[in-house]
Amino acid sequence: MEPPKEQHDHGPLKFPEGFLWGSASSAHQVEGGNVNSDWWEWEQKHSEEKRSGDATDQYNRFEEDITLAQNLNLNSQRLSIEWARIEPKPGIYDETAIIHYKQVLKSLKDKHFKVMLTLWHFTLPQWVSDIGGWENPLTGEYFVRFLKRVVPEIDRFVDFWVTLNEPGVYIFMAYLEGVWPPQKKSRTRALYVLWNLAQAHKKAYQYLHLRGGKPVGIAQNLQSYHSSHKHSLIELFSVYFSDIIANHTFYNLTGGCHDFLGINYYFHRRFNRNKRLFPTIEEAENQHREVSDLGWEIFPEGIFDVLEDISNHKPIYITECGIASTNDDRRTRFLIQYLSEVYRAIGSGVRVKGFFYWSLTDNFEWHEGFAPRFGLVEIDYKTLKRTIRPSAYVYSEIAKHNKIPHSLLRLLGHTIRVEEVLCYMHDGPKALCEHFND
Ligand code: GCO
Repeated sequence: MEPPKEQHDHGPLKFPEGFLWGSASSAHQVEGGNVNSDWWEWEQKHSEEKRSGDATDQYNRFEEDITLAQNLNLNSQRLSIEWARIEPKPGIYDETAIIHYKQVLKSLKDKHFKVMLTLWHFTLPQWVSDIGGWENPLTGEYFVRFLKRVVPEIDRFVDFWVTLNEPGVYIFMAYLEGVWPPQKKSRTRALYVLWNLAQAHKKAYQYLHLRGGKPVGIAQNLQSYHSSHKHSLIELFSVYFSDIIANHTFYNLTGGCHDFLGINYYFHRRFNRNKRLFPTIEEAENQHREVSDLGWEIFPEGIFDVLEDISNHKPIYITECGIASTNDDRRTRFLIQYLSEVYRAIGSGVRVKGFFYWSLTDNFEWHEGFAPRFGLVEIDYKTLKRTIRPSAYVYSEIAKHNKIPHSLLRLLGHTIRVEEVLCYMHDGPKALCEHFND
């Protein structure tokens, strides 16, 4: 007779062979001095602390940051190139900017990173913004013209293309909330922009895909939605419609033009009717749920939900997931909890092939300025000195061994503190490795 199957697995969480362990960033948020972009224009009209300025000066310190990522055992990097630097005026290309990006990408390849390159991450050259930005269908044509100029120069250094970052978040922040440039609050314009971004992605996809070989996708922000415990019908409708609109519309408009799905996961939303006719989204903070420094709910199960929901047998990369926190213990817990959920999704058949933590270093968080601290590495903005946070060592060991040891999961039962983790692993990051042999 077969012995009964073990009910509880106490082994380590082993990730599939070849899993990509990386971090993600975008040019404007780290490089500094992106003076020909619409964001730069926007920033000059806002207070000092909302200006990107030198950011983390990665434009000049890229070697240092790439070495940091390498020393942290990461095997992949997601980054973006800046259209406004490369084409500061219509049809005029800045050769020094192209040479710069070639150096950055070559340095990554020399260190054996898999490179995922984003081609548009929220910023536009000011001249594109002047002709109406993504409201103007010509912008898509100019975008592809820009790609045709730059891609042949760099494609030997790139393994994955991300055409667009989070079209939905962009439309929401720039055209519905009216916070980000061009700060236009208009549903009609929002629809034009949605349509034009979808067309731009399709054209870029065709161009890149036909060049051969390298998978092409987008980075899509997926949100996990629930109703309140009352499960009223109208709450359930809100969950359904929000999921369709926020998570699926862009894919529906661009079907067939994705070689992989890039997923950015940050948000869990709970609809509550609360005696009103229409439900609203509960503030997680008011519900005494754990939140990040930006007030975003910490809800690890949500990443499992969205992965299950989107899974369509295409390879999936978590192109962003991270936490803004000055409390590094919280970041450690976050990493272990969220990665355990990713593991659970893989176990249930979702083809997740990689995870890119947002972000390697602290950086410029758009209209929130520099206050939110997303980095595995801390930036001292006075000196621009980089200091590795303890949570980075935990992520680094997970990456190196391609697994989460069971002892780390056991610690989750307590309120994990980084020192405890490191100490539990016999005093410091060096001995941490030993623990990964369980
Ligand atoms: C976004 C972007 C990033 C953010 C990150 C943290 O989601 O808005 O892709 O640029 O900085 O997600 O908010």
